[in-house]
Amino acid sequence: MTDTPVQRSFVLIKPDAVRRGLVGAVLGRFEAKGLRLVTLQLRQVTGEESDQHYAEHVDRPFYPPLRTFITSGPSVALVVEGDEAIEVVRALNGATDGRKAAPGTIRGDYSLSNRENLVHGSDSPESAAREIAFWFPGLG
Ligand code: FUP
Repeated sequence: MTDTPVQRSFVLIKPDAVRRGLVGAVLGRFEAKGLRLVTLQLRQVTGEESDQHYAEHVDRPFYPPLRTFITSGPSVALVVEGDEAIEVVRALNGATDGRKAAPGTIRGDYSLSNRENLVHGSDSPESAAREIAFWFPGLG
């Protein structure tokens, strides 16, 4: 039997969660699930960082207010690791729109918005590699 290689995901706990004092609650979900923290940093996201991070969305109509929101205060950037970390983080986060996210998920329990939805998680191994290299270039 071969072990599944450990997987890493990039997570951004967004300014709404920091403002609302929900960083501990959000981090607690990941820790309680068994994901391990690899690195963590309080970051004031800049407009340029937002443009890079959300490169696939920059031309969408919802992007300008999303950029304003994501740069509106400090966020917490982190990398977690564990078995199937990417899928596990997205399951814990819940659907993008907090109004539709299932109760029991982070967004389902704490967000009533399609924009201010508390947390980002990488959506694929390719995105995770790109986002980790972008946000934490020193990470091996
Ligand atoms: P997710 O992968 O769940 O974070 O969602 P997406 O990559 O589809 O969207 C990225 C971010 O864009 C969301 F977290 C919130 C924002 N967004 C909007 O503001 N309006 C929309 O209609 C869709 C997404």
